[in-house]
Amino acid sequence: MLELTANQWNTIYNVFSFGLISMLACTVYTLVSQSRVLPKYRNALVLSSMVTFIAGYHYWRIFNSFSESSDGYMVATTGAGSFNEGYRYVDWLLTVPLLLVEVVAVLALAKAASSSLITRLVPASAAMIALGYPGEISADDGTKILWGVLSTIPFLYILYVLFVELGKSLDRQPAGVAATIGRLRLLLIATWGVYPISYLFPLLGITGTDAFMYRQIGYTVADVLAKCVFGLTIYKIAKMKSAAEGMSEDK
Ligand code: RET
Repeated sequence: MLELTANQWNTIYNVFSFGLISMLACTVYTLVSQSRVLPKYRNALVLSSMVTFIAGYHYWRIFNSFSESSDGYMVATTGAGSFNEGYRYVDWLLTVPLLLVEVVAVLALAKAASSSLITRLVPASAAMIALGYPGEISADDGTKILWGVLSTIPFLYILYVLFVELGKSLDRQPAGVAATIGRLRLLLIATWGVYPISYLFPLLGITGTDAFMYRQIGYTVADVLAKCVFGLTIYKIAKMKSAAEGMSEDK
């Protein structure tokens, strides 16, 4: 049981509401913007809509789970009917591989180069999330460290592929696009870094109700940046590339 203050409880409630509507609004925006980019970039936008739609569903479940596990400002964190953090991992298991496919899709590389990147990034990202979960739900420090380290291996591999391998294709992108892709990677590393840091909180002795609130705020803000702002940046890249390839602005 966590005995939150009224302010803590209301803050978490509002943060979940913010996460939910951000995901839904972003889904609508990327869906209706399809025709504003060339057909070869539309798959990247469809992937972004899927990511935010899946996340919207999970925020809705997380939001309900928070309300249902609360008795006044007391939140049940163990036992039947307790607050379910598992939704976040189910969400990431689906959305993180999709986000990486989205990055590759917007580059519109030759087929062989795309599939080589995807066959390395997708399994690595699924492994990263699956390996993190046993540590997340364990109360034992040793177990948390073990799974945390195992999960960090595919995490580092993904960063290597994105920064070293994918960097090679940037030279072939039109002017301006390479800079935006550079910013996209910075956004990615800044937001993805929040997740392992939040995972470390309990290991650093940061526990209790404030830690619970900051974790929920941290994960939600990171999710909005990593999915919505990221998706909008993908859209911007798709539009710039479409314009560079002759699509006129009013089409
Ligand atoms: C875990 C476990 C501890 C070690 C590492 C982790 C990394 C998690 C990441 C999650 C990214 C999620 C995104 C979600 C939404 O779009 C699993 C916390 C390295 C990087 C981008």
